Amino acid sequence: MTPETLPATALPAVPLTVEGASTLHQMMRFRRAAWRALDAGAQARILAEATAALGAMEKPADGRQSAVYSLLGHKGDLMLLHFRRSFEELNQAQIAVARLELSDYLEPTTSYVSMIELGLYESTSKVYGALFEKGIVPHSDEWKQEIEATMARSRAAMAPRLWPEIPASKYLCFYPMDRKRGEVKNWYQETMADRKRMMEEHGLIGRRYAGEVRQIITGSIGFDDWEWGVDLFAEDPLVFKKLIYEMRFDEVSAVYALFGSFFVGLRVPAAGLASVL
Ligand code: 76R
Repeated sequence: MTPETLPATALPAVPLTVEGASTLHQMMRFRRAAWRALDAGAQARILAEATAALGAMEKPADGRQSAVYSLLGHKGDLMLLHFRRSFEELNQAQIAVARLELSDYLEPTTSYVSMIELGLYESTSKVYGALFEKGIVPHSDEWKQEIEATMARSRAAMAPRLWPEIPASKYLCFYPMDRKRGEVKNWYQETMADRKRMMEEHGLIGRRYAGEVRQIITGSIGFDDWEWGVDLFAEDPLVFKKLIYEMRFDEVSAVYALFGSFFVGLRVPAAGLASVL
């Protein structure tokens, strides 16, 4: 007998995942008319406070960092991206921004709450297979301990990808997405083996863009309106179009992907905030 011959319900259908930084994307509209009505002294005071606060937050500190982007289009003027060690710290970051006087001139247009997630389709089947070989009963205490031990090793090995600095790239492209749960095509009813194969193919396409683009996948099932957030970082925005277009033909996107709104912005160092307000 192999794990595949076990009853479908014997093993979890969900792939093992490891999680890292808690992340918040905040899209904001700048109230330009109200800002313009301020005298130069008030503008300077507000800018000085925001520059100092955001300047401190943009320094990477052990999995904690924030960054400001100037957005293109009508979906917002600024996007703040926060990576933190926990939701509690994320909450503090949101409150710290809200307390800035500059926030009186910023109106949230939308936001996104998620956690950096690495989906481990490859190791899931290996771990389940190895535990099966050892005769360890799925969902038993021993089985859970073995899996947790493996995940702890994965979290340690993958720490740089789970707690990354925000890539310094000039451009960011962010969008949320789902895997389809339609009547005919439903990702969540595909077998583990099929999903693993499709994710492998996805990864192969993605790796062809290594060096040109950095991708950070955040999981948001249970946290926000979509299932994943995709952050792509590059020096050349055209790479976003090329990569995403190519992936549209990949099975996992062509058949199973649903997309939310796309946000594209340019990184603004806190010291340069005045130049975009
Ligand atoms: O192989 C690996 O080491 C990592 C494999 C990998 C996973 C698990 C990977 C690689 N991704 C994974 C998960 Mn991805 N990714 C997207 C999009 O626009 C579209 O059509 C899709 C949006 C892009 C552009 C992209 C890029 N990826 C995911 C998930 C979670 C799904 C799940 O777990 O079921 C989603 C929603 C998703 C979507 N992906 C890569 C890339 C790139 C560039 C890579 C290679 C990066 C690298 O290896 O460094």
